[in-house]
Amino acid sequence: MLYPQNNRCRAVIDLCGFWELKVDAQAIGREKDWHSGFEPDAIVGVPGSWNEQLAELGLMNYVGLVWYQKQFCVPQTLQEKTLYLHFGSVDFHACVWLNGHLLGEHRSGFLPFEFDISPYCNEGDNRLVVAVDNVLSHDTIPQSASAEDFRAFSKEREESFPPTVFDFFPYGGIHRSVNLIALSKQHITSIEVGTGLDDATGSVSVRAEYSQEDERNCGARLTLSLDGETVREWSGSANQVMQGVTLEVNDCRPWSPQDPCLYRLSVQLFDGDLLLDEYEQDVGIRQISVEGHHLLLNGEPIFLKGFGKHEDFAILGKGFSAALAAKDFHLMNWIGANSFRAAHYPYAEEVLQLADQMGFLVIAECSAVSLNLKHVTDKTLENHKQALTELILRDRNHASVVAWSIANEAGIWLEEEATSQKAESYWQQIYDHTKALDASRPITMPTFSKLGSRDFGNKYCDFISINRYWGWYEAPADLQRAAEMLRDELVALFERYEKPILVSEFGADTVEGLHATYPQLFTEEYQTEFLQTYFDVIESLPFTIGEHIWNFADFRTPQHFRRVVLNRKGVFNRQREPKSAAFAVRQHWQPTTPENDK
Ligand code: GCB
Repeated sequence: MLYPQNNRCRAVIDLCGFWELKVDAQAIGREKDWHSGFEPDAIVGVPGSWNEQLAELGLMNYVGLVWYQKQFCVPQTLQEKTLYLHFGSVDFHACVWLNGHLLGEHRSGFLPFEFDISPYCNEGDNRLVVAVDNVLSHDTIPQSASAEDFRAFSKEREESFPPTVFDFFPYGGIHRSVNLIALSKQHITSIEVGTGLDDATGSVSVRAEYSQEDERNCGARLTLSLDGETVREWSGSANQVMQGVTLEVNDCRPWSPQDPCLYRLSVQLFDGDLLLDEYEQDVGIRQISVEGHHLLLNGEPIFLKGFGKHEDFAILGKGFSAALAAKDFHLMNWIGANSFRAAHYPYAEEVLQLADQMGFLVIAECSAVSLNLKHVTDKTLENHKQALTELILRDRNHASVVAWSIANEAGIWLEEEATSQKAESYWQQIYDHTKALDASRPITMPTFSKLGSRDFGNKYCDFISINRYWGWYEAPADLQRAAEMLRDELVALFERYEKPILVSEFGADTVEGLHATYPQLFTEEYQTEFLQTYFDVIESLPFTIGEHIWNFADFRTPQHFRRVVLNRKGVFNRQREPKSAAFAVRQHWQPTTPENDK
């Protein structure tokens, strides 16, 4: 599946804006034929979560089924085209009808899906209906949690509202773009790009797929350009591109955070001289590997400075906003970060496009957050593999994506199964599945402190990632002890596994405006000291490959006495204003920037 692109062969019509919505708490919509149209309860903005938008209608904490509908018209000029309906993401499950015809469903949130709607599209008005539900189960990725689950594990005090296994709000809705794509009957359906570097010579390998077998006999042209100048051209048959074609690039400008140089690859499909389809793809030529105790980018060790992030903002919920994405990247530049983890789910594709352009290194994470191994079934494993497949097929062409995170903190319920043979076999299968899909990027899995070195995340990974809160949840307000615990653990992990280590989370909740002259949780001073303590330990050990602060910005969580509406570990607050720590982190990460001396 290709990201929607407007060009001389492809037309994209944006279906975002105001949609109509109806709540279906009793799940009666199908019986009542709502898929053919319904009397709406309210208007809702797309992209966006329904929760804050419709809080006054009782939807703030709603977990259940909601119906969306929208009328649209297809211009006559597009009637001869193949029409696809493309969704950037619907969380978590979507079932889609056009003019009463079932198009299909998608059961994994945070990822795109599309349908060929040509057979069902009318010349005039069309009615699109989407049934969206944000209900999770033990089989889904991520999994659910219920009041009964919390009781069964004697964790009643950890139950949140709405109940979740994870520490972010379970927003529901159509969260990313909805587009109609019109293209010729013969078209390109997927492009896979791989890159390599051998001294100054780069290579770009291209494989494409087409809508029908016949297209393989068509002509194909590949053009690689830089700043509008053609660097390489190749012509042949579409069949050859299907098998794979490699273009060599002399005097290559490798992609890196310092020089995020993007070549432009154009893939064209011809019938004789007639151009049938074309797709342009940005390509950053770079190599990433793990060697010894280093993470290497283009053969040089790289140290990751950055954050674990979230997609979260007031009113939008998890709805994509280009302005917010741009602001976040400018703030990350300002503070001197070079990387972030897309915790705890795949982010909008536009975010990765920006990361490619602005030179950020991204750890792309699958939404398997806080997996409970006791509850894992064969179906969970299948869904987990499917979520990884969809993530990798979507993001494999982004230079910015330097590692796959296959899960986050499995076993937080301390279930016996988390360290059992069942878990071992589960993680081995997930690791192998990911490697088979993409052997060019390292794999990691951020681990949970209470499982310590027994966590399979340390074994089934190419570099270790640890989320640690010594000085916060454990040894609160005691940063000296926190430093000792962190150092001891890092040293022990490296001795045992001999793999480089990223500290993928560390942070302290901080309420801006709270101050103290002594170590006091929640104050701005404590956050600053806490982060500096971690930097000192991490940077003093030769086998660490990075430090990702938790979190970039404050974000909404389910309701729980531990959280005052938000998780406040952000270095920026939810509106993206800096806390004091932001200035200290900036000073630390960019000590030589003249602006910092002002
Ligand atoms: C973690 C989780 C993250 C939480 C964070 C916290 O280990 O990975 O989702 O938000 O801790 O603040 O407790």
